[in-house]
Amino acid sequence: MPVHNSDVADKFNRVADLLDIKGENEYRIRAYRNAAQTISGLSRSVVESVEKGEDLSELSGIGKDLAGKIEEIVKTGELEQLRQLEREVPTGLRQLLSIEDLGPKRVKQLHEEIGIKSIEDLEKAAKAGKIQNMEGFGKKTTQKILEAIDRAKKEGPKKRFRLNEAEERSLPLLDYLKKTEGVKKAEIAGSYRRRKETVGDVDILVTCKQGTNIMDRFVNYEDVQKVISKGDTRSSIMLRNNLQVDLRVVPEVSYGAAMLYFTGSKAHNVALRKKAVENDWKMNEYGLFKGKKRIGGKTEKELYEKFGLQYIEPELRENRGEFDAAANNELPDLVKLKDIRGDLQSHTKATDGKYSLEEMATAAKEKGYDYFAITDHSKRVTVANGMDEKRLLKQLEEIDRLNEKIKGFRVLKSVEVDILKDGTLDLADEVLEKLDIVICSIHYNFKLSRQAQTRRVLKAMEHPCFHILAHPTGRMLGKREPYEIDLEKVIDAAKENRCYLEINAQPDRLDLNDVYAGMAKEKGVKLAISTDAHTISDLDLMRFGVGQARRAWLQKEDILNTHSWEELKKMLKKK
Ligand code: DGT
Ligand code: CA
Ligand code: CA
Ligand code: ZN
Repeated sequence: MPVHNSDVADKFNRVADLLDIKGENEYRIRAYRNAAQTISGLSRSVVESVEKGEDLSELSGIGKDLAGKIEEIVKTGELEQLRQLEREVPTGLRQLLSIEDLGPKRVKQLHEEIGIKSIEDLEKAAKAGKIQNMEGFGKKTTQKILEAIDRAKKEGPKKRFRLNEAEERSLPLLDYLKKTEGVKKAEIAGSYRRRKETVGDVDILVTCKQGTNIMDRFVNYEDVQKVISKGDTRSSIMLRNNLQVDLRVVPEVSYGAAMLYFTGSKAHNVALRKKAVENDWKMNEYGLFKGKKRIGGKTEKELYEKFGLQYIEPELRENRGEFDAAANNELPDLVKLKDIRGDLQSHTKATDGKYSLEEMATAAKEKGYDYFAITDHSKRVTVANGMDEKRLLKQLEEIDRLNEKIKGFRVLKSVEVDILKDGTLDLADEVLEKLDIVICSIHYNFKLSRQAQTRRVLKAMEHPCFHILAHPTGRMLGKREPYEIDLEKVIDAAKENRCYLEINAQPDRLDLNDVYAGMAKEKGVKLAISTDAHTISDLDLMRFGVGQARRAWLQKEDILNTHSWEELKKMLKKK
């Protein structure tokens, strides 16, 4: 079975959780968590490392013992120690871990103090007011837990996958299908192709020569947990991580029509089919027909042309005005990954990043960027070892030295400064004034009223050093709702104060979302697409941010970091 870095990291995190519930040694628990972090931050696959016989114990935080466990997972897909722990800790307790805001420590406490054994127990106890008086809980936490239980119920058993989770599993599968003798084309359609932030399932289309045994090959893929259905032209499988993949084999003459149909969105398809009916045509996944005669279907482009439309990029196919724009030749020329010239949010070891300033900057330069902002956290963020003025000033000197050393590339002096509850910034003005670019964000007091939260950000934006509002809603997909804030007002204030907004490219943030990023553009506010890199491999997340920007109809010029540093510098000047 193909093992991914995230499988190894998952297993280690689960071991840590279960050891924690059992009350084992803190040091040992931390070792598993650190190892999980190291593995998921690696830019190469552990499988390859093991196959090449590399010594994994050379990685930071991985000793001989853990290296052996990684090897065991790579070779067998399992970890005996985890199985053992799963036998020891009851299922109900393990399920409690899936409730947000409940770490292993709290699960242990709930179990030991009031005998909670399951999610049902927890909900009853919370509603009966039994939890809020426990040490470390309180009314607020109890409320949050009840909300999380509600959310878990609403989402039901069928969870949506983040785009990166889907990508990690489907690209190797796509590759495997492409390598099948007789296969001509193989592409992913559906919400994945539209770069939606989460996908329900993955839809793959293939064309192949007569007699290709593609369905057998598909259901025999190593990562398959279960075959849901198998037919001649359509099959569905469930991968080991519970992601469903549908495969359809289509005739070559229908490929464009099938791609169009299965890329969706459904709303886009329905609108297009309506246009067909208006022309007295019929349109389906096999083609476009006038009576019995096929008048199109081989390529998507040809189909759109038949309707007098420009080719519509998948990210725009949501029936949000793309048809009118395409009819008037007014579709945007969407921003592309290769347009990006620098990254405007990154962290180093100085706070919660994993690599040094020089390592991060060198990696950014190797990506072909012209500039790169180092934006470590400010002092309020104690959990990330946030920097005070003194430490930041020292880092600025380090950046000066580095800039003298690295040629043809500029490390920008920056910081991710916290917006405090009252709307002031977490660092002194004299220091902020020395920076090339100032990224501002909220990491605390998420629960303010909509009015107070909006006021807080608006006040901060009046600060003459404020450049970019990072992850403007604080949401984490599947984990944390956005905080209450009036984004329309925030966008207007950004316009007024010459501030900008971020599309954070981390796949669990993708914040701003497509709708509000589009609104920012409408109102004349440019956006930065930033990876918020905490490791070198995070620099590759840029593609997810670009996908979100494309869904928001953004063009190259709408994005701050497609501009040269000289141009960007002018945009950062305040009135
Ligand atoms: P997902 O998987 O929930 O993230 O979203 P999609 O868009 O990938 O939806 P999915 O997998 O159910 O179906 C793939 C595409 O097939 C969808 O985008 C449009 C097309 N499709 C599915 N059902 C219908 C339908 O009832 N009518 C039309 N016109 N198209 C459909
Ligand atoms: Ca789908
Ligand atoms: Ca599907
Ligand atoms: Zn951070």
